[in-house]
Amino acid sequence: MLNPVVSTEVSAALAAGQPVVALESTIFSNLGLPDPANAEALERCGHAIRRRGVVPAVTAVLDGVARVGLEPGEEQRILGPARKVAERDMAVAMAQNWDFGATTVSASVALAASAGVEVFATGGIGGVHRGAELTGDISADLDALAHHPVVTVCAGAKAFLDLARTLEYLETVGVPVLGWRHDHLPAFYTRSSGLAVPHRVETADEVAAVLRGRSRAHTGVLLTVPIPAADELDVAELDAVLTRALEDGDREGIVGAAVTPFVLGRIAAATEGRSIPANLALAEHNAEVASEVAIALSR
Ligand code: PSU
Ligand code: MN
Repeated sequence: MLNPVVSTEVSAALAAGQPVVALESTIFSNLGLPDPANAEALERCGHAIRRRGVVPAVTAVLDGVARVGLEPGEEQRILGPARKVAERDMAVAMAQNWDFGATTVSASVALAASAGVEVFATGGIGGVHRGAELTGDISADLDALAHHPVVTVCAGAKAFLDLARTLEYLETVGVPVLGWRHDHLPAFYTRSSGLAVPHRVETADEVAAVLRGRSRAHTGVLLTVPIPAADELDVAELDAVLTRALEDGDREGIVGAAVTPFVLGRIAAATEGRSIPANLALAEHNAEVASEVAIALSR
């Protein structure tokens, strides 16, 4: 059992039926965004949520304790060096008393669900990797979405994944995939992957109704929100960068959990830091949309 410690503020909000939005900690740690963009991301996401009268709940493992929501003054720890914690690593991080375990999407939805938080905002989810038919690399995020009753709000999956197979996988495991005022699956730094999203929604109330109406009580919902148009990167340039990063990773023998941080680092370097502002903008925007969904669910 995860049995997370829920912060004072988040417990009070949940008890009062007030809206809460969970956030993962990987993107704010050294495994996600570089310093000082990580601090800016945490600040902007938190502010976007609070501005709407919603309470943010950062998930993490701190001193071997699973946490939902931070106490005042603990933000600093989330920005520091971390060990990556997917859902299956949670029990290990607790058993071995890890100092700071940064939660990925899979761990975050598990923690959110166990605390009774129904909405979770992130940047991009993990997915089926290109070449997964050989490597077997399919992010645990996808199964976690199918097993926890949480709406995950994201800008799609990272473009270096196999997005078509990621959609197929989500269909197989029964996760409804919604497009926020958009017909296509977003590709993180760009608004469209060219793949049709199964269902388009226009309002937070529709998203809330989908969560309430699903046939299996444990299943989550994926809400994909395209990056704001003004912050989008150039598709052709990004494609070339991704192809090169994946080839280099292959040659250098980067596998497993190390693949995502490696490729993200290469994208940041090759786009001369333009990917970082884009990442901040989409994370903040997702936090805003997630807040609207949390408000709709609390009505
Ligand atoms: N997208 C980003 N930065 C990240 C991640 C996704 O732009 O740091 C993280 C998320 O925490 C996601 C995880 O859950 O990568 C997926 O890792 P993997 O592919 O090893 O499952
Ligand atoms: Mn993986």
